[in-house]
Amino acid sequence: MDMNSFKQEVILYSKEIGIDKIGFTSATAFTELKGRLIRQQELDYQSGFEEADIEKRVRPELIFDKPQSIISIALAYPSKLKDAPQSTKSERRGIFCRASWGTDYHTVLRNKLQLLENFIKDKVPGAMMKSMVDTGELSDRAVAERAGIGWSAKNSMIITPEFGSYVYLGDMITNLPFEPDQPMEDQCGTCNKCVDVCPTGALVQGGQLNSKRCIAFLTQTKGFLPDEFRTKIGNRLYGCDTCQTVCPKNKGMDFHFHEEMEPDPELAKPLLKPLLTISNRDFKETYGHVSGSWRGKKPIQRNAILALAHFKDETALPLLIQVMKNDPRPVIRGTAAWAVGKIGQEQAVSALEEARMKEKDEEVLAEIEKGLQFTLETK
Ligand code: B12
Ligand code: SF4
Ligand code: SF4
Repeated sequence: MDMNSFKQEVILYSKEIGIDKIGFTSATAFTELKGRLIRQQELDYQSGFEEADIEKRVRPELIFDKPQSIISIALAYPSKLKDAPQSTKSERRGIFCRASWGTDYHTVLRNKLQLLENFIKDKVPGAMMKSMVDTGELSDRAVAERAGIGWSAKNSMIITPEFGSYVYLGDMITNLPFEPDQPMEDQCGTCNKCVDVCPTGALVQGGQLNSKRCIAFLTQTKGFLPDEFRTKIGNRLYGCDTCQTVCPKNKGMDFHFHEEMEPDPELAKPLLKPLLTISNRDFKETYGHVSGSWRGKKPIQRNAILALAHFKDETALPLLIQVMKNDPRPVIRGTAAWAVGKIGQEQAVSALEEARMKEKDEEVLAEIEKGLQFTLETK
């Protein structure tokens, strides 16, 4: 089989099915990545969402029988919200990061990879393939970098010259010896904007992220948010785009190639107050199809409470007091107590004192004390 002309056929077909960029690389070990992953683990900089077995992450032969090459795909997603609803003084809104706009990208990319697998299998009956998007063992970025999709940038994203960093990545390991593409030169140059603006200092240096400080990670945790970060997350409900929005390489990058990725503005930038009491059923029905719902409603609700505190939204006080007193989950009651104290006002003091009399949970009681302390400070 002429692998070069078959590679061209695969590239052509990928365009037909809406894959915006495709690259090919060998299936040899990712040795540089291995050193990096070990270092990140030693420093406790990992998020815990990645595959824990480092060997599996860097040696494709451990997860696939006799791999010959890996295909990397990228799909561009929108960065601008059309008809974005406005946040007003009494109707404040939160924000889901761009990677959570539209239908969950895992579904969209997996469908594309499945079509590509079918095409290859049709032409080469003995072909074996294993595809993954985000949740697989491989580092999607390391594959994309080596396959020439983009460069590994200082904000730790893969940036493509055509679409900026607003691309989702997916990979396919194959037993076919496709000719590898060449990696791309780094194009960050002397720029350091992303590192300088990161609100929590999570980018410890260009290309190195301490996930434990990254807001994208913190918005996805389920417990109490450490105090240090509570005023830093702003109105982010899920994820963080700051190190991408400031990037000059993303200037003017806003692609609407995929119908499924079109955001519903009301879901990308929802009203905060209704989120506090949304039922499991309504949450699933409304947000179940977006990637930002994968951790359930609790982290989103906790973040919504912090966002109301960030806005010092006095109109939310009665609702926050109700949540502080009645929600069955300590994280939500405690975070609400903290927010009630931050927003302040007479009714905050009496409500916090009342809650202190009835509350049994030690952690919540500690949050009530913090809340009361804030009310003293602002007097
Ligand atoms: C865990 C994870 C996270 C964690 C940690 C992110 C991180 N930077 O490591 C958290 C929850 C914080 C996160 C956040 C986000 N994520 Co995420 N995440 C992942 C996941 C599952 C694993 C990433 C990983 O292994 N990181 C470990 C680091 C060490 O490796 P890496 O970044 O994969 O690979 C690079 C480095 O190792 C570097 N490197 C290797 N050796 C060396 C040596 C030196 C000296 C240096 C400087 C660098 C270096 O080069 C590699 C290639 O770029 C991947 C999916 C996957 N399976 O790969 C998605 C993925 C990386 N996430 C993605 C996205 C979209 C995001 C967010 C933008 C979402 C958001 N808006 O909130 C943010 C971006 C935050 C940021 N600045 O990185 C996309 C990235 C697409 C792209 N264009 O790069 C991915 C690929 C998912 C996908 N399939 O599309 N994510
Ligand atoms: S996603 Fe936000 S918190 Fe994380 S590195 Fe980028 S700017 Fe910093
Ligand atoms: S902001 Fe500058 S340094 Fe950061 S990723 Fe973009 S070009 Fe690179």
